[in-house]
Amino acid sequence: MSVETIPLPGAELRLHAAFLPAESADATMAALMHEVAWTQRPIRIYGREVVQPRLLCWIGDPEARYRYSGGDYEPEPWTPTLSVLRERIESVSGARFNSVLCNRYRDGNDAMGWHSDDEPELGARPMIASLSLGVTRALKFRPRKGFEEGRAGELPLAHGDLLLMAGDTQRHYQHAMARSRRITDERINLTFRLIHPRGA
Ligand SMILES: O=C(O)CCC(=O)C(=O)O
Ligand SMILES: [Mn+2]
Repeated sequence: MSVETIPLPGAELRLHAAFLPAESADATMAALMHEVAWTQRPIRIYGREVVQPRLLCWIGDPEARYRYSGGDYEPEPWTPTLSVLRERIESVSGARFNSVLCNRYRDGNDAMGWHSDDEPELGARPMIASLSLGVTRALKFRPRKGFEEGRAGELPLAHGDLLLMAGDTQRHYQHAMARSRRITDERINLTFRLIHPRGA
């Protein structure tokens, strides 16, 4: 495993390449395929109901309730594989997590649009730990409006890579997983988060 700081001004990005070595990444991906209750959720975009272009599952401790794309979600319970990953990722990142958003991109038609992980429940400078499994796809970054020092970038995330996003990354940047016709294989991404319960 190698640890590398990604130089994007005003962001704090640390990549643990091959955090899971290939064999363990293979086993983890296979386990998650059947442990996780993958669903495709309806969302409202400009008043129109559509399904999200990927499968997902929200998992966490009972207090980790989350508003996302207009819905209010109760987390599903931790699975054995996700519990072990949470412990390992807490120990390398030095952060604590009470939830994980699991996204499954069946092929290059599945994607995620531009956004920042800046929901109030995450706090001002959240640490988000993102583990990628399966086919390599690039996570794109672009500066948010008003952040003149920023610049666009992209980071290929391979099988077993762990990306830590911290500091002002969410305040200064948006990120996205673009569609790509060439990609025919599956990818899973897990973003571990600490949700501060509302009213606390
Ligand atoms: O698939 C990815 O690498 C990004 C996922 C993401 O941005 C999210 O879950 O908020
Ligand atoms: Mn995100």
